[in-house]
Amino acid sequence: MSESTTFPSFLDGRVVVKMGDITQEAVDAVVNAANGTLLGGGGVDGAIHRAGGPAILEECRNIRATRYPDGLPTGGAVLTTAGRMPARHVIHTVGPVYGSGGPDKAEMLAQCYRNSLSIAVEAGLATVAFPAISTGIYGYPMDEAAAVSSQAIQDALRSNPSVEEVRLVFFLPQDAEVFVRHQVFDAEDN
Ligand code: AR6
Repeated sequence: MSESTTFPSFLDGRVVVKMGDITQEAVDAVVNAANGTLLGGGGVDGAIHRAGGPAILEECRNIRATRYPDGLPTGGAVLTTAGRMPARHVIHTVGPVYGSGGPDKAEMLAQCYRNSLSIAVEAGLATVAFPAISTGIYGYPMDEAAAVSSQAIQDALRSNPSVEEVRLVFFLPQDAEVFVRHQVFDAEDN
């Protein structure tokens, strides 16, 4: 499959699937697959801090010092600047670690999507790009994550009409394909 392959959209065009590097997306907010320290890491987190520059880390340190001295809990989400990236903001969320997660790991992953979109709504943001949270270093299988994330996004979009577009950005074409095969968006809205 080539870079130019187009993937289907869902929920009347409000959910768009694409391949790419999330740090390049010009949206109101890109979501970061962070860890509870909020102080950076590998994967998407490393890429976002590299692309956005030190302003993001500075704001994360401030959030840790004031609101989350023990770290951001799994499923939680917070908003910062996007620094030098084309996006306006970053929403940092912490996904579950698949291997060490209990039976509630799907609920934790769903919370990442719901809470990130709640933060967007509170901040008046209309376009949000997500990576596939937890499916890299945290080991959540893409097929399972596809079902959980699509259901959570659908629930959030139905109760939040102000969100115009959720862009799902996949680094690898095979990940986008697996997502499309396993998503559970209601077909009548496509
Ligand atoms: N754009 C879009 N997707 C990407 C990019 C990118 N630039 N880079 C990777 N992916 P991961 P996690 C995909 O590991 O599993 C960090 O160290 C990747 O292929 O970034 O939630 C944090 O600090 C995968 O499908 O996040 C945490 O400690 C997906 O993004 C931990 O990793 C998520 O992979 C979080 O692990």
